[in-house]
Amino acid sequence: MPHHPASDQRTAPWQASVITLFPEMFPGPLAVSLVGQALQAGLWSLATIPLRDFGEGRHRQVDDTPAGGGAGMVLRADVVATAVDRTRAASPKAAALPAIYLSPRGEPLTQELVKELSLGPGVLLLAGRFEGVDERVLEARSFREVSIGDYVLSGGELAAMVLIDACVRLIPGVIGASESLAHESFENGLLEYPQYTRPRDWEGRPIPEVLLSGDHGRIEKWRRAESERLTRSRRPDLLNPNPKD
Ligand code: 6GU
Repeated sequence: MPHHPASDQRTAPWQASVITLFPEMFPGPLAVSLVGQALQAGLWSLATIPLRDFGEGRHRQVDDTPAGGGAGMVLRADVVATAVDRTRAASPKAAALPAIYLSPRGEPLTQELVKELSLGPGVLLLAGRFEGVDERVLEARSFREVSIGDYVLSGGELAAMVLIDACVRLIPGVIGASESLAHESFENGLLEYPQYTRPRDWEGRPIPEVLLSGDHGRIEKWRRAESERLTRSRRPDLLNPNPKD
């Protein structure tokens, strides 16, 4: 797995461009804390592309009824294509970004995919609403379809923010040395072990004795065992990722 070099001299900040009917939702939570400070510092940049601007006719219509019938509305291929093409034509940077459509039907967003995307120039995200997007534009503009989990959101905007947050925190300089990435969940394929801090005794619950022993070998073994115990109980799928193999 490739990784960000220790002295990563980026020519340009990581770029997130989001095509959306609700640009007012951004930056939202991406303006605060670690990721917001990194935005201020120019370590990454955010652009929203209002899909409505590319709508058809006096009403700037972006959607229509599904071919074959059925409930809801579908985003038009021509409208989405114009938004993508004009965004790419306006900046050579945007032209190089992989296009991703956020949808519950997509491939799962994993830490592995997050790492891959964070290593590239950024992402051009399409946040859907309604019943979906005309399949032809997904094919014709080579959209990768990505889901953030097995539940349905009312639109792709929150999913886009989740993807952006997960990528940005891996950009060198966003997380300080004190908040090391080395020991977090999924780095070793296991869930993270339990953490404790003062007070030593709280509501009759002591900190596990081993953690106060100063014996780093024992502590390491205990943490590994706790990680395995939690993974077995909560996420057995992580221990057997290819059940059909
Ligand atoms: Cl990426 N989009 C929407 N609309 N719902 C979702 C999702 C994405 N991932 C899980 N549910």
